[in-house]
Amino acid sequence: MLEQQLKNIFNEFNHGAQFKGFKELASGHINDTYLITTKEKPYFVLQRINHGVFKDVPGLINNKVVVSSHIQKKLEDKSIKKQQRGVLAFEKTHDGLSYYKDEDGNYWNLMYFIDKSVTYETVSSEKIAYEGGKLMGKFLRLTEDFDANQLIEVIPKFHDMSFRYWQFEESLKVATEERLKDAKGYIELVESLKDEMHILQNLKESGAIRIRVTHNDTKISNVLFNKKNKGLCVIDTDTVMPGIVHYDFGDAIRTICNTAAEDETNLDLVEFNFDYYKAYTKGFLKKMKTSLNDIELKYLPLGAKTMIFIMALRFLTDYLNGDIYYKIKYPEHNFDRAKNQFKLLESLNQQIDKLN
Ligand code: GN1
Ligand code: MG
Repeated sequence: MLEQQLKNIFNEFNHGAQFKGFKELASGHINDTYLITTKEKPYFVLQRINHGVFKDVPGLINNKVVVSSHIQKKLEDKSIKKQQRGVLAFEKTHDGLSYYKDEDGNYWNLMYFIDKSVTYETVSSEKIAYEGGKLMGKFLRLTEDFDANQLIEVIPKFHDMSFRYWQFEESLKVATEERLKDAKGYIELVESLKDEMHILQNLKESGAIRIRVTHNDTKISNVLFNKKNKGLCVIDTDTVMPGIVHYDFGDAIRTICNTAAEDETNLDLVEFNFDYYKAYTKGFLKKMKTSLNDIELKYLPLGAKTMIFIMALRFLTDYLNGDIYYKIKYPEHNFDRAKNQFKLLESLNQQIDKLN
C-alpha cells in the first residue's frame, strides 16, 4: 500500500517527526512527488526521482544539495524565517546520505515543505510576473560565484539545440504514418527555423556567453509565492547544472507570458502577453543587469523565442516517438502541448520588434 510504503521511506530520513498522511503533488511531468504531513509542522516533500530520465541520481541530488547550501550561506544574515522560506533544505538519511535507495532501486529525497506558500500554473497579474522575474534573477545572482564545473550535467545536452534536432530527426524515422501526417505543418516549421534556433548555442560555444549555474526548468509553477504574492523560493532544482542565462530567462517567459496553460487545447486562448514580458524582465534585470554583458543582454528576447521553441520541439518529438518521455493524460497530450507552444511562438513572433 502506497501510504505504508511512503511512511517507511519517510522514516529512513533523520527528521525525528511522526508521519501522519500524504498527498500527491501531481504537477510534474517526470518525478513522483508527495507532500508528507506530520503530527507537528514542518511538513515535508518526499520525491522519487525518475532514474530512467536521470541517469546519475546521486550526482543530481548532490547538485541540488550543494547549490542549496551555497544559497543558505548567503542568507545567513537574514531572519530565520527568511532563511527557512528562501531556499530548499534537504534532510539526510540515518546513514548520512541525501537520498535513500529502496529495494526496487528507486531513489528518494526529502525536503522541508515551505508552508503558507502558493504556486501558479499561469500568471494573472503584472505583479506576479515582476516578482517571478526578481526571484529568478536573485537565484542566478546568488549562485553566480559558484563554480559550475562542480556540477554534473544531470541530462547531458539538455538544452542543446543540435541534440534536440537530432532527436527530432530520429523520431521522424519511427513515427507512425498517421502522426507524421498530423504533424506535417509543424515538422516543416521546425525545419525552417533551424538556423535561427542555433544562434544562442553558437554564441555559447564561441565563449561569447558565459557558462554559469542555471536552474533549467524555470516555469512559473516552480516559483513559490507567499500569500501576498511576493516571490519566496525557487523549487524543483533537479535540473540545476551549468548553462547560460538565456535558458532560465527564456523558459520562465515561456510560461509567464502564456495567457493559457501549457497544454490548453483551445489555441485562441494562447497568446503571448507583452505586458507580462515587460514586468518579468523589469524584475529580472533589477537583480541581473550588472551581471550581464552586452551580448547576453541583447539576446534575451531570442532566449525567450528559443526556449519556447525547444519545448515545442521536445513535445513534438515525444509525440512522434509514441510518448516515451513525458507523462501524458491522454493519447494526443504531447501533440496538444506542442501545438500550444507553437501558437505561443507565433504570437511572440508577431511582437518581436517590441521585445527587442
Ligand atoms: C519537465 O517534470 P517537470 O514538470 O519538472 C521537463 C522540463 C520541461 C517541463 C515542461 C527533466 O519538467 O524540461 O520544461 O517538463 N523536465 C525534464 O512542463 O525533462
Ligand atoms: Mg522540473
